[in-house]
Amino acid sequence: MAKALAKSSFTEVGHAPAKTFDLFPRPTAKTGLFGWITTVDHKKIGMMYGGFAILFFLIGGLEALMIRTQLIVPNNHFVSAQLYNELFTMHGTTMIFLAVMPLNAAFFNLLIPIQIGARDVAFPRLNTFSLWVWVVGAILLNVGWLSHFVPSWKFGGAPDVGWFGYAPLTSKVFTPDLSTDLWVLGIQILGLSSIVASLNFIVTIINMRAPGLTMMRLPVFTWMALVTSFLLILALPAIAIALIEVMFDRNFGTNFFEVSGGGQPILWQHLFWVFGHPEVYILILPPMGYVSEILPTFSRKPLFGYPIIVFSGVAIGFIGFGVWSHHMFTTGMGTIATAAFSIATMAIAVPTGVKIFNWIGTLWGGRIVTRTPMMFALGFIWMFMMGGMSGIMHSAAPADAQQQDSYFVIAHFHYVLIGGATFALLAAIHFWFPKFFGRLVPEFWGKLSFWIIFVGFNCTFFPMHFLGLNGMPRRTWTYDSNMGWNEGNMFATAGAYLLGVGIFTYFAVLVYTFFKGEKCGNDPWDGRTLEWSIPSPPPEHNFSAIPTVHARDAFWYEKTHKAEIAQEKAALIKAEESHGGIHMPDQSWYPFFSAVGLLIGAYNMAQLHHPVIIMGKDVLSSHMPLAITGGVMLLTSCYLWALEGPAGYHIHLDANGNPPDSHGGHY
Ligand code: HEM
Ligand SMILES: [Cu+2]
Repeated sequence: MAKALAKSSFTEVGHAPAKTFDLFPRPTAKTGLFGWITTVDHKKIGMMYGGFAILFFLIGGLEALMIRTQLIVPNNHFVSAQLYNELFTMHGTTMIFLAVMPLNAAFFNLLIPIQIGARDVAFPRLNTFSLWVWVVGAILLNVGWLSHFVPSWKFGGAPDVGWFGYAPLTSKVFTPDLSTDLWVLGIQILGLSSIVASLNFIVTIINMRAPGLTMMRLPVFTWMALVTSFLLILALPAIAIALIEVMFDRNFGTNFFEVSGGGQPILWQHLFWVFGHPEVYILILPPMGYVSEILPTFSRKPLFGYPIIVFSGVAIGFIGFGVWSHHMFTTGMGTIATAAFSIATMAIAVPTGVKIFNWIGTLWGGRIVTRTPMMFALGFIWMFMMGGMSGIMHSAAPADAQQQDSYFVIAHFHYVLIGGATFALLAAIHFWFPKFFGRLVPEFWGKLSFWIIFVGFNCTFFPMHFLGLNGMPRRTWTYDSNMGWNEGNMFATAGAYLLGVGIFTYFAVLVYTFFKGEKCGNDPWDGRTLEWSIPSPPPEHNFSAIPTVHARDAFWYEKTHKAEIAQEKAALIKAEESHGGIHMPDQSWYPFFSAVGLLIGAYNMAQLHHPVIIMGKDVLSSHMPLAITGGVMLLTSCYLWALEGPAGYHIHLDANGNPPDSHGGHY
């Protein structure tokens, strides 16, 4: 302790000195487990979000295949009714919170700093914290599966209340098990991670843009990331409050949603969808950003109607907060409310339609190059449009009375979430893979995976429109053979397996490329934005000199003004060197330790109201001390984090802007 105190020192790099205190020596390992656990590098954090998200995407896909296998024939017993409830609950929850959202977060981390000309995000350690807190949420949501493999561990299975957990199903009367408490805590903690990350990106995008990068020169992807971050901050509090109320109803005898105590179950639906509908735009706006980057690059012309595309994204985000009750048309809200929400929902089709016409306008008259990312981007436009069309059908309340809770709805949101969000994400992974790994995905295999996915996807979900119109309800464990749904389900399940083969091929090709793919330079697609101006993979410090931006499509401008830019860069490198070199933030243990404390605290807190029998012994007594230990660890780590100085270190570049070798491409 004395020795550590002696080490406390004043900060450096010319800021006013501040008292700091380091309990642990600063981690400096760039590679290995400790290097990844303690990193504050946005690129590495993005990689980890991406890796975890792809893992959960595959798990969510497996859950979906089990659902489809159960439904392949009538009266099937492939899985039990209880397990079926767990499968669709976890499939939906996983695909939304643990696959699509973190994949978008991966691209936010990977791309925003290098699209705006920055070296990292505004709060690097907070960024690390948001990642590990996300991992804690993912663990709490999935730990329940263990009780299927170790029966003596009585977690009560995985959460089984559906992804939107309607009250009173979430009350102790209907789901007494721990699984629902873990669902409540898991979603709550994921919300914390998203709010922390969103604050970071808003400050980064507004404050850390390179000179000359005005808001109307910002790449559309970064714009959509900004709008999405605001949606997260504004929407998440609604579900956070609702989850606290469920937790209180389950553990402390309150009656927020308990009818017998004067509570209102419908309140949960309002609070959930005030979050839930903006949530669908939180899922789809970043993919709209990927497509807005990919289409002009492979049409060889600027994006058509840039300002309109940007403002229609803002408009979608805004109107998206005024339509939530279209999920509740059949709850008897009354004609006025129903009409108002119906009109608002139809109105949202306008800015969405504008985007689609602008994308078509970008293609129009372009010199189209159909590389794999472009195939997925074109698939996105078509499939998302189909999902949008069935969305318009839902917005007509009388029609929705037929479609609500049927397979028509399942078809609708898979066209927007797979045909839309996932297709665009698959395009984005192919588009930016060369930037982060310096290798090109082989075209033949890339396109083959696209076609298998495209055909498999439509074979799975198109028939569901008709199954739904023929009355097949969602969340149905099995069905009788005389319902007229046999062929449709058989076909849909065959399609789902084909889709599975396509997804497998897609990722197998990526793994092959990572190890054996053809090496490429920093700009394989003749890109438009700043990330293509730096080496592939990018060095730790991203830019040898913070660029000056002269136009929208900044890198296209640089490529047509080479001499001017080279001169400018040389002067900037010199100037930065004269200021002591490039200042980079230090790594830190505390974000990770805080998250570990949160996991121990939350997991044991959830069990305080559940006798937990392990190996025949009630181990409840051990949960209180553990819950307290976790809480103390979280608080202590946060304090030590606050006392840990900004410190940092410097990278020195030679006159050509090259760093000493140790800081080159570094994964
Ligand atoms: C990969 C292929 C996929 C297949 C084959 C698939 C299949 C299904 C099926 C059959 C259901 C209905 C279960 C039922 O109501 O009984 C379902 C529900 C759902 N799916 Fe998917 N899905 C896939 C991907 C996705 C993706 C990528 C997302 C989101 C990003 C997603 C989100 C959902 C949601 C939210 C539900 C509702 C769960 C609930 O009712 O609580 N799915 N899926
Ligand atoms: Cu909605």
